[in-house]
Amino acid sequence: MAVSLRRWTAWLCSRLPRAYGLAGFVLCCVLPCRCLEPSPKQSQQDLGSRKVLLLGFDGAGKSAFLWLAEHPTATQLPAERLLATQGAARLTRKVQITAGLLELDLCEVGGSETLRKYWQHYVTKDVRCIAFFVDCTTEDRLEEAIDAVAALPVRKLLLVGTCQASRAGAGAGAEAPQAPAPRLARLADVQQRLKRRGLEVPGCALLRFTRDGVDQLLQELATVAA
Ligand SMILES: Nc1nc2c(ncn2[C@@H]2O[C@H](COP(=O)(O)OP(=O)(O)OP(=O)(O)O)[C@@H](O)[C@H]2O)c(=O)[nH]1
Ligand SMILES: [Mg+2]
Repeated sequence: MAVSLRRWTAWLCSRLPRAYGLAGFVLCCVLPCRCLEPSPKQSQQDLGSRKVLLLGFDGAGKSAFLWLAEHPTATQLPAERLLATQGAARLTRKVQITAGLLELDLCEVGGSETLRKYWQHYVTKDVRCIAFFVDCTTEDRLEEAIDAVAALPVRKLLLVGTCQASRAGAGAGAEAPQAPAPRLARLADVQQRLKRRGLEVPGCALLRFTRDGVDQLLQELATVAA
């Protein structure tokens, strides 16, 4: 119906002299069609909720990520240090992806030595995605962290590289003074080491503690968990 109406308008306008034809076609067909047709925006379909588990050693930046996810108007982390997570922390966030609106049920489990033994109890069947946070600025405890996650009944995870170097100096949330290349190289190395342990690591990302950095990771988690 709409197509034949458009054809008919085009035919009618083609009979108008000179530029009137073109102007008529734009006014009577192109503009109304643009207004009436649904815009090719992302779907608003409710995709439900997906559980995402955030694991990693203490100080890796899990709570820092959750804090920025919880405060969508904040552009950087608060100046004071966040408290170490005692037990687990949860946050739900709706994320728009191409397929629709997905609710992420984010659960962080503290990474201190005493809490790591409880990680396994959080790896349940309904967890759709596990994000493993590692500090990419130092080799310190990296092998130990890899051992801890490799011991879990987990076969697939998303690797998130954070940077603690920015804590010193300009204040929380400031960009690390260090170039990203060495951090990327370390992240790629951790990815290889996890793969050698039989883990699938389909994605890895360097997380910047900025609005964009955190929104980007939320998008990535939603895409993997969807
Ligand atoms: N990783 C990281 N932390 C930063 C940065 N800038 C500031 N911080 C501060 O460093 C701390 C990071 O630690 P958390 O996010 O609490 O670490 P966590 O992984 O939740 O640690 P646990 O809860 O003990 O398992 C926070 O207090 C941040 O505010 C940064 O660029 N990277
Ligand atoms: Mg924490």
